[in-house]
Amino acid sequence: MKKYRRLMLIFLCMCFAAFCLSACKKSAETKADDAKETQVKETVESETKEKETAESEKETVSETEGSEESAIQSPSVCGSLSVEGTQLVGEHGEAVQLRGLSTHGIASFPQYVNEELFGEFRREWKANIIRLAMYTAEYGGYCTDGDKEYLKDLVRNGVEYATSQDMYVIVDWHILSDNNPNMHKDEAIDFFAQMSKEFSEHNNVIYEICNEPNGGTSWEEIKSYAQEVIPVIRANAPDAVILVGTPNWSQYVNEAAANPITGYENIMYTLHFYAATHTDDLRSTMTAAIDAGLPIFVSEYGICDASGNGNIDEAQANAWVQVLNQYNVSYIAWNISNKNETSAIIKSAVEKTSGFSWEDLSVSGQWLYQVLTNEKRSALETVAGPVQSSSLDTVTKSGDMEVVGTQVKHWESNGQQFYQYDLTVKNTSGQPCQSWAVDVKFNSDISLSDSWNGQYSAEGDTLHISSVDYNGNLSAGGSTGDVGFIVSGAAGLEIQTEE
Ligand code: IDC
Repeated sequence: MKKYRRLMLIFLCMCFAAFCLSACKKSAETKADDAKETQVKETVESETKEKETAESEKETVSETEGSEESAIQSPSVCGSLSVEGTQLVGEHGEAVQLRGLSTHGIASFPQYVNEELFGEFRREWKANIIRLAMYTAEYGGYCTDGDKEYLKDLVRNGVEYATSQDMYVIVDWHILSDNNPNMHKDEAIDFFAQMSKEFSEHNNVIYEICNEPNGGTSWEEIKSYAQEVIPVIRANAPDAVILVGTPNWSQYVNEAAANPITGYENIMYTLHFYAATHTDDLRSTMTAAIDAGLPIFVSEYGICDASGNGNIDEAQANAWVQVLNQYNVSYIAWNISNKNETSAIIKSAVEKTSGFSWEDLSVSGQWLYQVLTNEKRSALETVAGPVQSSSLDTVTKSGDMEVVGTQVKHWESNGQQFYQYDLTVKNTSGQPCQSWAVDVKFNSDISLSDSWNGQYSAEGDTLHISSVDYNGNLSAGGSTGDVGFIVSGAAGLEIQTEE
């Protein structure tokens, strides 16, 4: 990333792993067994640690409730959600506010349904929810020209990634040009029956059964649709929160307030706004509905106009956020994409799908980052250690594996320092290898907090990394990227170079 000072730490790796299949296979197997054992141990340790963290986060919540420092209200902290009066609450009865981001249509922008990105939103943006928007009638819509199995797989992946990243997730049946949800009611019933069955063990999935009824669809029609779809979900997910759209692109919450759905718990009603179009009037409609007892969830909003494009109205956007926070209403921003439109949070020239820097974000994206993190300036502009370019040449000449480690991020959370590294591992042995293992040594002790595309175990100041089945195979001179990890440790933590 442009702003990051690349810390190019090239160091020679101990190559106790097998590069040449025949010669080193045995040792590789032993190593793999060791790695497995260590991994199991690590998993147990990290699960224990997660529990401890969850416990201490719980404490933090009650200690600092209402302050900016409150722990993120994620599934590991708040568990299953329910609705009490107008308020979303967690498993311990605490008021919960979900704030996060919505995908654009998952058929159009499937690349942003990825685990690293969700993790980034959770860790760096402090988002605790992702909404998976699946159009029903546009852009490869589920009920029109879309591939149903492909779309369901994207939803499954999205739910899995949100779950692994400790986030809540909305499965959104994104009606729009098909104005009335009854138009594709049978398909909606089949879809939600299947999805809710598959996710029945999840406590973090929320179902949004009709994004935005419009074109004159009445509340009565929506209500009748809801009364057919809700029981289908309830059969598999008796307690899951279900969001119901309201007339006129999810704005007439007053009509729902006057005649709410009865007979079911944990139902919320959606209100959507675009700040440059919808201002005081819609805010008053919302607060009046809440005051009348209607639980409202803002499952989509933008800070530009209702087309998703046009100018941003920051003053109105901030006025909305203030009222939403005052009422503890949850809110989710449209949209995670680099489409050339104002509401997209990523600049259209930016092609990457995770690891976004401040410069990669559109004005909407930068605004959102600040709102979610409560930070005025971007922690995405991270401080890296000094550039050690002198070590660049030395390494390529000797050793069997060469590792280039780039510190891409550094941040502080709960008084701890976290460092994120990306690695490229190159086979310089002169022969192809089937698996590899390298040691990365730091200048002080580390503990592993996250990792990807490798098997990892931390021991004192050293991180042992070995390949996984899909990236062990390297030709002579070949390399693999997208290997990375996050460790926590002392301030000034750095990788030790061997030479
Ligand atoms: C917009 C997209 C845009 C797309 C359009 C399709 O941002 O790229 O061309 O839909 O009509 C909504 C909808 C949401 C809209 C968004 C902005 O839920 O699908 O996305 N919006 O127009 N309601 C109000 C605004």
